[in-house]
Amino acid sequence: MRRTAALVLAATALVAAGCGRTDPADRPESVASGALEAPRPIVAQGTFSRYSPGNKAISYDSSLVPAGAEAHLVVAQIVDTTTVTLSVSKLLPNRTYGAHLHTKPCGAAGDAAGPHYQHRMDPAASASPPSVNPAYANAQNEVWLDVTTDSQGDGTSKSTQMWVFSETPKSLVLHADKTQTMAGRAGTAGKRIACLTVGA
Ligand SMILES: [Cu+2]
Repeated sequence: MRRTAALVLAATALVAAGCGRTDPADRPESVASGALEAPRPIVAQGTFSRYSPGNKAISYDSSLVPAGAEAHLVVAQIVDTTTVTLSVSKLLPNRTYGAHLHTKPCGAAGDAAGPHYQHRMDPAASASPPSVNPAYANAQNEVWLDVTTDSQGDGTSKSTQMWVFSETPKSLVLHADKTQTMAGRAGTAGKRIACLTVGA
C-alpha cells in the first residue's frame, strides 16, 4: 500500500490530493490539471518514392527528390503556440527547397495536397488560383518550412506560430524553389516535387 501511494505521488503532480483515489470530477481546476500534460506532438515521417496508392511519402520529381530521401516532421502545439520542425536527408546537396504545410493529403499528383494551411483564411482565395496576397500568404499566417541542405543533402528548418491549428494540416509539400514573398506571387515556390502525408 505504501509503495503504491509513493508511486502515485511520484508519477503525478496531485500531491495535494494525498492518499486515496482522485475522481476527475472532484478536481476544481480540471483545465489547469490538463495543462500539466503537454499534448502529444503530431509526427510524420517517410522515405520518398514514386506514387503508389497508400504511399505516404511521394516524390514527383526524382531528379530533385531522389528515391530514398527522407523527411521527418514534428508538430508540437502547447497552449497557444505551435512549433513545427522539419528534418530532411539525402536530398540534393547545397540546395534550397520550398516547403509548406498544406490542407489535403498527398495524392497521385502534387495538386492533390490542396492549398496552404492559413490561420486567417484569405477570403479572396480558392484552391485555384491559391492565395498570393502577402497579407495572408506569409510566414506568420501559413507554415513555411523552406529548407537548405548541406553538402550531404541534409537540412532542418523550424517555424513557430502564435496560434494553434483549428484543423490539422494533412500534408507537407516540398517545392522546387524558395518561397516567394512579393504581391501576386507570395507563397508560391515553383513546382510541387514531393509530398509527405500528415496523419492517417
Ligand atoms: Cu506549398
